Amino acid sequence: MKSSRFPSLQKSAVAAARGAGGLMRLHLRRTKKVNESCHHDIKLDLDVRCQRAITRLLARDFPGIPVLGEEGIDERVRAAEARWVVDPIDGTVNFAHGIPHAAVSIALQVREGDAYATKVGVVYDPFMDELWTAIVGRPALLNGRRIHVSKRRNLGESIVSLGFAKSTESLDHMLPVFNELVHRVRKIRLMGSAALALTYVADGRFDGYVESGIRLWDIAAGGLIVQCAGGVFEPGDTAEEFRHSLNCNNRIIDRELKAAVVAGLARGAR
Ligand code: LIP
Repeated sequence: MKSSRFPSLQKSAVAAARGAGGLMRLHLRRTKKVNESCHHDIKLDLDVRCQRAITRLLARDFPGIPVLGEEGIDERVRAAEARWVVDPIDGTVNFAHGIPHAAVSIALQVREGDAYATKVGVVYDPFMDELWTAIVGRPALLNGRRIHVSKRRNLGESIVSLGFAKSTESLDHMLPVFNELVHRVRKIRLMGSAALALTYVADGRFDGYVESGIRLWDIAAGGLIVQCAGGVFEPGDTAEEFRHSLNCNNRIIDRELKAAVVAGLARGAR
């Protein structure tokens, strides 16, 4: 796919994100229809409606590009030249409880050999009206203005965000990491949206973000935004398709943060 197409692809993704974001704003304080509910997760009918609206708009502009989404995966996504990666509401449990910290995440990935590389990323927070965008090789932007990761130099002056995903296993895996980090950083923050945790690292609000068991659609767009803002974003693969472990940061604290996570995991393994 020619890189000259990326700006028009991003324009459609922004329009789709703003459309879904408008639905989120409209419904934040309304009763929401729950499709599924389990111990650490909720699936809303609005998740499905937002993904349908996003898919319709993207297909109108780019009919040949399939969608890999949290609410449904087009089987063509495993072999297509390009694919959209969509989380229609990232932070669904926050949103279900009326907490205005959730976002629409849309990425465009292009096949490179056996893998896919993210070339366009859009994350829209409809409650703060913050639109985060990136095209590979160009600066990351917040509402059109260039952003950059923080310059904080050590964990002691850092805010690190953690995510506990949705399973008991990921909780058990991450709690020792929490116990290690909480004594070494300025503050830990658990906010409930991976996409926004990544954009906050890109904008220098957070200095790092760590989560295990996170899904590709939660992090694809935000990860490119972090990279284009000068940060480190290196998702680790797991045995499960589209599920990753993640340690992202401002690049300066990378070594110290990774060492602390390893120490926490070792503590948990005892
Ligand atoms: C959420 C992630 C969050 C994670 C949650 C959930 P969703 O995505 O953004 O980081 O901790 O378990 O996966 O399900 O709200 O789109």
